[in-house]
Amino acid sequence: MFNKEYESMEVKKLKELQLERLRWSLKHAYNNVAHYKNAFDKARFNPDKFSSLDDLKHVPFLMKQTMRDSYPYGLFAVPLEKVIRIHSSSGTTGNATVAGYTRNDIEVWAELIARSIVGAGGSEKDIVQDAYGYGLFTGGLGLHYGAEKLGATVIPVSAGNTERQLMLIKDFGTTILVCTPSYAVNMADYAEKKMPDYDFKKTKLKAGIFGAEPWTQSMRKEIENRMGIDAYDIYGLSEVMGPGVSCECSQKSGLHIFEDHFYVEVIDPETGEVLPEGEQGEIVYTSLTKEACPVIRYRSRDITRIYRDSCKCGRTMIKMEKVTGRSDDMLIIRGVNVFPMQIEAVLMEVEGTEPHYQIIVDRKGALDDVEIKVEVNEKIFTDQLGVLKGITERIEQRIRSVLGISAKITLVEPSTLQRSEGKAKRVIDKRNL
Ligand code: DLL
Repeated sequence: MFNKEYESMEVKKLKELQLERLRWSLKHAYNNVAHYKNAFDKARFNPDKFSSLDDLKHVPFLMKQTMRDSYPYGLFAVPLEKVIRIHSSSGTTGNATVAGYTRNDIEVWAELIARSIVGAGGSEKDIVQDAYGYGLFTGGLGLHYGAEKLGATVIPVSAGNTERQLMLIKDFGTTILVCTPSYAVNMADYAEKKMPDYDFKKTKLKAGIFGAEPWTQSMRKEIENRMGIDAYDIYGLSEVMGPGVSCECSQKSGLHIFEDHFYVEVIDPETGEVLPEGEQGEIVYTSLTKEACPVIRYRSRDITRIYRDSCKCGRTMIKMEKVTGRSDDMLIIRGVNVFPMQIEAVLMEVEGTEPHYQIIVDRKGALDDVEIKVEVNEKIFTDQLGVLKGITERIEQRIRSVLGISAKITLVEPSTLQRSEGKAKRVIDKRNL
């Protein structure tokens, strides 16, 4: 562990620490941000009287829309001269959300990333190739500062230029690769197709810390087998901090949330009611130590479950299950709720398909129509038509039985769907709902 005292703190003590920090965070937000003052007053919530973690359920949620409406600095709780860094989420619709960090916020963030890298088996001896995008996106710089804090050697290559990435892994002796899981697959494909002599197993690469988008267990297996590494999941969101809100440990069975800095609840996304531990719902974050941009009950839209087990790694911090989707990317197809991840899971079961796919949803007349374009590997594609037809039918049948929807499956040639260097765009929804 990077910080054993906190990471393996007795749960009772951890809760006391959370309560103490939460009191500070609520007052800090109330006293310094107009939005929180108004929202708390309206809900008749007095942060001075806050006395138990359970009371938090009376505090109003912070919605992404409020963050957008506060663009750019409306939710900052410190004067700008105290802010030493700004990041921003891409904001595909409407205004982007903006996050500021004080020197202390950056320190905490770096520590949580250092904890994450250690969780994935890393140490100061490692060479970390940081292929997350550098810039306003939190991935590149987030991982960078954490790896430096740990004392590892950082290669700040950023995303893109796949051939150079592969060359650096080989020549610089990279031991840990950090990037999105879809970019890792993209790298493995590139090596296989364009650099036939390239052998990951002859490099020093031993681990990958992948996140910023949902990915399945089967995708983990595929990356691990093709690159000969252990692949760990890292999770985070710019509104709350960036990567390092939670990360997997050696057990690869859920991501430990760094609870000494974040208080989490899981709610029913429909009613907003707090669900008991272990139930699936939307995860909600409250920051406990953030100075520049405190978040109080931020509705992430990420769907998961939280649970406390006695993890073999010795960490006591609560775990979250791999995020399976978002309450807002859920597709409703002819009345059936479908997460893109469920479609991916079906595709990955079928031999010969590649983890590159695109889901196109359209409306024909009054009915939703789904087409899934799936790449198949070279060998299958050059096989007889009968084999392709068999695969198409198998996928159609599995989608129907597992998800309860019918979809048109189009198998496409290898390397024809657009590749991503960052987060993959898997869904094209043309319905204008
Ligand atoms: O993606 C931060 C990050 C960078 C995390 C690098 C991990 C590694 P945003 O761009 O604000 O921040 O996007 C946050 O991405 O609410 C989730 O829906 C999704 N997400 C992030 N990590 C994971 C993950 C970064 N490991 C949004 N699994 C979040 C599933 C993830 N979804």
